[in-house]
Amino acid sequence: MNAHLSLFPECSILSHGFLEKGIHQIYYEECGNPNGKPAVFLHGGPGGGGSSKVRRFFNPDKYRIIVFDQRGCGRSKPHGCLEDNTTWDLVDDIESLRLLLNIDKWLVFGGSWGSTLSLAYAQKHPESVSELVLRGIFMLRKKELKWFYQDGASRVFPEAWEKFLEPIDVKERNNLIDAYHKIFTSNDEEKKLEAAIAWSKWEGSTSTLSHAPEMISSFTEPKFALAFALIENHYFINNGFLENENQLISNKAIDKIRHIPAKIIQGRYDLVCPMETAWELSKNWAEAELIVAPSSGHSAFEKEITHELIKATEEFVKNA
Ligand code: STX
Repeated sequence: MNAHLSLFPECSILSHGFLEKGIHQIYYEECGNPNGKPAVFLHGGPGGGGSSKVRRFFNPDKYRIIVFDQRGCGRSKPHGCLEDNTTWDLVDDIESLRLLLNIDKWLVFGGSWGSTLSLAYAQKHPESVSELVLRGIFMLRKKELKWFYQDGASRVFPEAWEKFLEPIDVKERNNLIDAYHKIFTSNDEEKKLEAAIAWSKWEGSTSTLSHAPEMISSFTEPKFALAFALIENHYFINNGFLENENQLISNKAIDKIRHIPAKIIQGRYDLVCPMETAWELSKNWAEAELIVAPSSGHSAFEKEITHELIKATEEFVKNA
């Protein structure tokens, strides 16, 4: 492929606000064409937050683009708050936001943890979803967490892995998610921040196929790292608040959303969310189109992945 589709130009915010839910204030913003096809962007992590770049996966002349920061991260408040912060709270927030904005159905776009949340939302509220664009599939199963946080990706990035191990005592290294959890729930704020930066840096170092210093520096920015690490760890300790490992991926789960046009975009060399998961999902979901980016890693900003994501949003808006 030599001519990749690239991000749409910067576009400004039409409106923004906060959704008030108990102790949480959830930041959202709208961009693009107010009369366009509605689409919601679900960011990753959990805890990653939105950015001004993510709206650029959608043609601003044709889409009404909604981006929001999930509970506790980005511009949402209180920052880093783990109370009342579960998958099902987030699913409710998405549905509340749809109603608040007077939207009948919207395209749901999510990568990584955003793909997990997209499936959870679509399976709970299938009538609210017009299409699904999913990338870098993550189902939060034990084997996926083990691969990324214990033994797997460690072998491909040994130098970054050494840094991830650094904050943890040698005798605690047999369960790193638990060991990090102990630090994150302690009162040692200095140690907590140091560990959050190490946790976050590991993901920033492994999300792209080739070294991306600007990606690593954005992941290690202290405010970002603290929310990202605490929220991710909280969700992983709790197995994503799912009833069982296959809750989102089983045939029975997919039966609820089979009728929704869907594309699954996956980097072949995604080391954060290896392709096995996308493959297993597509096995249970023959109606969804699986698109493999042959020379890409995890990030939505890998050239081929961006190309496929934009191709998908363009195709879904063609007849709108
Ligand atoms: N977490 C994968 C994930 O959802 C295990 C993810 N990885 N990076 C991100 O999200 C951001 C780009 C949103 C920070």
